[in-house]
Amino acid sequence: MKQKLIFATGNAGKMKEIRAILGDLDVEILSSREAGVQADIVEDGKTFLENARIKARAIHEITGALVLADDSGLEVDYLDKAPGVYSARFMGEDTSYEIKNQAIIDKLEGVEGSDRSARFRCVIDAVFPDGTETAEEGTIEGWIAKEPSGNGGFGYDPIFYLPERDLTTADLSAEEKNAISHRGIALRKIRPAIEAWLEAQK
Ligand code: ITT
Repeated sequence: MKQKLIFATGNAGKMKEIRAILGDLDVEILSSREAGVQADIVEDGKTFLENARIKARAIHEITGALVLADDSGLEVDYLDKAPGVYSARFMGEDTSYEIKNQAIIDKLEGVEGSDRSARFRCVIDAVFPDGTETAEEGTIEGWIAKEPSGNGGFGYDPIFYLPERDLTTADLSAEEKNAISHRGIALRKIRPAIEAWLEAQK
């Protein structure tokens, strides 16, 4: 029987990327919903790591399974690294990204070149069935675009500009984004720990 890996996320955009990046592992990857777990998790951590741990531990406590969680966000240097850990909640969870993205562009009115620097950060936390835990981080550097561009990815991708490529992460194909993204980097770093656990279950 295939082992199960539950990803403690309700974000469909993340889930799609996770499946593309870890999909070749010999494990069944389920979102919390697919695993039939419902939990009201309060993400009151001050860092990506704290929030990733809160989410992974909460679902692990309920299921006892191998659980991974992703906490991620956009840091804009000119805005003192906001929205950061509040990226999902910035201007309200239900506000569209069209509005959120335009608001960030407007806040950077008159700011030029490398002063528009920003990064996506992603921390992946894994809790194994025996309670042991490990976390990895990935980042990708870029600038805030002057206007949104692209239909790929999700969230802030249309305004995350890669100056060396003259496009946003929303202009990239899913494969291209996963190859360089904060999430791709963090997931590839944590992969050996999952592989080792799977091997030990045989
Ligand atoms: P879960 O907690 O259920 O996983 P969430 O969307 O609330 O889903 P976070 O609290 O980690 O997740 O917030 C991450 C936010 O950061 C996300 O909603 C996007 O706004 C932004 N973000 C993270 N990674 C991104 C990416 O690859 N592209 C664009 N925006 C991203």
